[in-house]
Amino acid sequence: MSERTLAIIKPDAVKKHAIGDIINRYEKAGLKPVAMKLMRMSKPVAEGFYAVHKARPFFDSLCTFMSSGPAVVLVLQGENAIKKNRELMGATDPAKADAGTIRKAHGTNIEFNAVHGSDSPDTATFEIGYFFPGMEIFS
Ligand code: IDP
Ligand code: MG
Repeated sequence: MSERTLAIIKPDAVKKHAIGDIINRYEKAGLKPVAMKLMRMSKPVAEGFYAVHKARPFFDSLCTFMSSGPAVVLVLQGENAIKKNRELMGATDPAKADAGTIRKAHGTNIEFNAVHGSDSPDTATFEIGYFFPGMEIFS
């Protein structure tokens, strides 16, 4: 089933000049960008995006990181896009990520881990709507 997921190339990966490599991986895996922008989130925007994590000890640090510089925010579309993107990303902690994954290649540690990907259809719907109005998404 073709579906959509929200991906973010986080500020650490943008600083490391990994935008091109990461988008190449999406396209080669059949995940087509249908919306995309380069943006620096304000801290409140990062806090709203990660609201589900607000009780976690790393929440403030995570939101400071996510608002520290420009990030690429994309909507990817393809067969099983949510699961496929999670597979491309690898484990949250790059040290535990499989060889060949984005986080293995570009992540630094469990916080600065290069990319975000929605983890379920409900999350994807919320996250896509958080950054993109429908008229900015191509089909
Ligand atoms: P995910 O990005 O693999 O879905 P989540 O558990 O949803 O992982 O966490 C969201 C983000 O919060 C992670 O991508 C990472 O940047 C950060 N994070 C997760 N766990 C930790 C931690 O234990 N310490 C610091 N940052 C963390
Ligand atoms: Mg998550």
